Amino acid sequence: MSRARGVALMTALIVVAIATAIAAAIFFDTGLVLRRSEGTSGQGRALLLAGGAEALAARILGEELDTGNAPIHPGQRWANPLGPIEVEDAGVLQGQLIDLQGRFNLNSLIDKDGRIDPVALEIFERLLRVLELEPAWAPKLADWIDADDLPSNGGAEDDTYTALRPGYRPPNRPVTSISELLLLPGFDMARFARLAPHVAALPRDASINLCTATPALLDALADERQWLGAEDDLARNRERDCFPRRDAFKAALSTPEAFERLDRGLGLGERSRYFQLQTTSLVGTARFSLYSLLRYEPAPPGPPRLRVMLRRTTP
Ligand SMILES: [Ca+2]
Repeated sequence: MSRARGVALMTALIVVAIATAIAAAIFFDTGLVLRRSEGTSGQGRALLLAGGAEALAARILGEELDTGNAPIHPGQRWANPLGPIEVEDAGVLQGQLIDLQGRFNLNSLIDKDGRIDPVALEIFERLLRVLELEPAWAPKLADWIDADDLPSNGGAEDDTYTALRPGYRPPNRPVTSISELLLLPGFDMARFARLAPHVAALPRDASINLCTATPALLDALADERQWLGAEDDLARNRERDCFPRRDAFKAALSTPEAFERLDRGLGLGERSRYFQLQTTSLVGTARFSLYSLLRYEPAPPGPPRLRVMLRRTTP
């Protein structure tokens, strides 16, 4: 067997081992929840409740999304907390929808050919700086995602990860969860907690919605410290309408070319298709959390619909 095949086999074995460990952890965690619950049907009931919340969220989101091209902003009904709703003989349900396009999409770090996108890389570095994190994480994550095995400037590829004990390899493909950040050596939970509310793991077609962008992301895009620390002002501006509107944001940048560059690289708009629904169900004394990734998509000849792309028990 060649060395390359040997390494590939080892990688596959490690992946299986990690997956098994994660599955065991989930079962262990779920097992504890079940033991605390009043009956063994608790988890099933919680899942049913979460399914009901997804249907309700789809209806509420449809109110805004089916209207055409109007902006999607946090002054609309979808952004209000859902519940708590007491469902007879089932439990208590609470939910919250989050517009994931108000966050920096980690997968925008690569272009359609799997190469690092310099504009996205620059914005991610700026976002890290705004959040007082080291910008050096940007090229490392870009190499984690990009298709090749050649370390970029300040990046890390196979050599770095295979030297670890136990060693592993970058997937060289888009991330499916922001928790993959924790696989970069030295990227700890404190850093993750600070960055997590500002990033998402979405398909590359997800542009940024300026109307829901987090204060830190707006500052990173504008390359100016304005909104981080002024969250209340931003929230007031967003009570009734989209803010900042695309044209206003364009005018506020130093040059129209600066806006065009960002727009080409990341896409700057006023609408969204990707949302996260977080539901918490209380069944008896057991609490059960579920994160659903929702995508609004056309379904001709019928009306557009909201599809559940992913469900998981962590963000
Ligand atoms: Ca790579």
